[in-house]
Amino acid sequence: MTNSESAIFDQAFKALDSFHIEIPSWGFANTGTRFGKFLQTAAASTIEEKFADAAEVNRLTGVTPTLALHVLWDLPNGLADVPAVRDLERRFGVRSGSINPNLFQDQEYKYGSLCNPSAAIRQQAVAHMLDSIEIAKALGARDISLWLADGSNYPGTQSIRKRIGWLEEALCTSHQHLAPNQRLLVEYKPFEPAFYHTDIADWGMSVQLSRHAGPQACVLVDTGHHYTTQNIEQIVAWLLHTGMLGGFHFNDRRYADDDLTLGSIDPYQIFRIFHEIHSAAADGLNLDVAYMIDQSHNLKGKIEAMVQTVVTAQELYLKAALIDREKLAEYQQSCDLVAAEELFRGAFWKDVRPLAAAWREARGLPADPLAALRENGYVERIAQERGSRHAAVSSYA
Ligand code: PSV
Ligand code: MN
Repeated sequence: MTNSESAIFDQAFKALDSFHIEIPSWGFANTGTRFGKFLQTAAASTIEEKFADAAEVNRLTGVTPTLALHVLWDLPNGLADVPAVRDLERRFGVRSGSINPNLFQDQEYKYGSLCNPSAAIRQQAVAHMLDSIEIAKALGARDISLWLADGSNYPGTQSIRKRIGWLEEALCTSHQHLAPNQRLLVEYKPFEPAFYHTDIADWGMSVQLSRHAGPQACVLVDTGHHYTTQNIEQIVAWLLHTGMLGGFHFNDRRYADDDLTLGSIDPYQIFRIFHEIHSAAADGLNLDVAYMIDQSHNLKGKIEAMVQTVVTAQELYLKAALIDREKLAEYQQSCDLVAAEELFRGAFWKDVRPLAAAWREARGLPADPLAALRENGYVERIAQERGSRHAAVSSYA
């Protein structure tokens, strides 16, 4: 190996060692669209099964030690469920990750939760926020990631400004209850389920609300929550510059919040985002970014799709890490546009899969996690076990 080859290996290994990504419990469960669900026998239907699947993904990839939990879906009894979850963490060697409050399912929330015109309903929603924070504390989880479905469908039917005030109040109260090490991640989304106005519609609103709430609040960027032509990496650059970037929900989209596999439609987009992060780190910015996946796989096998996503995220992260930043800075400074662009695109086109495979082998992981999953029979085994359990339950019923 030449000196420059070994330098690239070192750089690649360092980058891959520093990259972890959180997987979502809901990515293993049966989900669908509003038109229907296609059920998979291997889908997880209990929190135990979700932990088991998460452990399998972590065994194969080595970079997914935490599982994001959705409070109502995973801890329907709130704090009372914590000891059981703790037990699962120990059994499966996977820790609880970000805690996601659920403020969109209860019937009371038809006209909003934290922004509902009814003070009693707002109070109920704040109480759920505080419960979620307590759950996170009890689980030793740092991040509370809040996605708010609130909004309205028809012009003139709600006071947008009053709702801003209610939201500010609710987030301040929530912030006051955070432990010193915890963070409140504020996610934004331009539309759906509300189709006229969404109370936290874009990153600017998330920044404003986070700043108002307090120093432990910051922004969560879900890559699927942008209008079609939006320049997401520019948003990321601004959030990095202002110290407001808390983390990501990665997925891909073609039309709206499609929840498709990361990089399946536009891998260059994710590469450009990672470039902003690597270059901010190289410039000495103090970063604390939670990488999380937020996908639901309706057609693909769930575990296979998750492994594919994690591997793709690593590859794109690595490609961006290997950009020759000094040279790029020179080209940018001298406005040598074509040279800069070619260097940038060249890094994107570089096949980093052999480097990633070498890193995995060096870390005692399967060189090709997807192939290893196909060979190890895990999906077939759980499909059989879970399928027969479902059959037993339905024949009993
Ligand atoms: C909403 O579209 C979202 O992105 C939020 O992060 C939710 O928690 C997640 O999807 C799961 O529905
Ligand atoms: Mn999300």
